[in-house]
Amino acid sequence: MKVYSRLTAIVIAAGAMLASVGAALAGLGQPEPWQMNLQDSATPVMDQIASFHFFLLWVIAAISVFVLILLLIIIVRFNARANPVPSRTTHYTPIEIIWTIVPVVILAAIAVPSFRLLFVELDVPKPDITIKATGKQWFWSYSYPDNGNFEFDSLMIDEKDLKSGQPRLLTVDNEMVVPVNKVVHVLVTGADVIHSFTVPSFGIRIDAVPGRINETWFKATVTGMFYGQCSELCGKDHSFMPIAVRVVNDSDFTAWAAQAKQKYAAEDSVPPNAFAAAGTSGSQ
Ligand SMILES: [Cu+2]
Repeated sequence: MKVYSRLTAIVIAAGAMLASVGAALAGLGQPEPWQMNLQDSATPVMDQIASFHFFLLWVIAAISVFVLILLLIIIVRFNARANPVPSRTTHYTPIEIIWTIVPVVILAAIAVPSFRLLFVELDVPKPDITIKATGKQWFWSYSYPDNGNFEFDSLMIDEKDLKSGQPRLLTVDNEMVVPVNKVVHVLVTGADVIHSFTVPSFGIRIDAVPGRINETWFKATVTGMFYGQCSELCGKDHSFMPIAVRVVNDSDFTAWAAQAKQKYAAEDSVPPNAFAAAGTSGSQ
């Protein structure tokens, strides 16, 4: 059986390839080459999103297998050769009741956890810190009203200027810094067109709409770097306005905030976004 040996070879090759990338099946805070899965979770909300995702995957798989089995039965038992004189049955009440009720039960079983998750995502708990993220063509600005009301811009680092270990298209000059295990309330708006503030490992994605404040929240339970990207087509440099969040412990955050307050206050003399305006002159 040449076909079988070829299939086996393909499966072994695929397995070896996946094994060689090992932990790269999913990344924490950033995508990995050959990633097969959602990025690893760093917040309770993302934990719930991931488990809901896998619950749905099982439901979808079970329905697909069930339909496949029915199709095979029909192909084998009810083709013209095996079943030359077809039945003329048209209505059968019990089966009609079953195929109405069972899908309703399946949909209800999906709807309940789905709505529960939506409420968890949209119902912001009492925040420990509030940060405003403003999407601009083509970078993000972050302001910290609770920590001295400073604001700074966060621009992507060009590939040629990356240091080793810094991910391409995701690294920025000034990261958004947040404390670990704290409820971070993010106010999101756009300054020009609609952008979208998204960090996969936190399980957040919300549109940044000009003239409107949207809100989301996350509570990162591990320290480290977490990356996202603008997720609403917003113009020519849409793919070059990453979101980089550094999660640090409390004392590091306090130290950073104190230093950032001075640093960004001192830059008040510079016209806002002068660098960005020079770098991205012209319209979208
Ligand atoms: Cu954008």
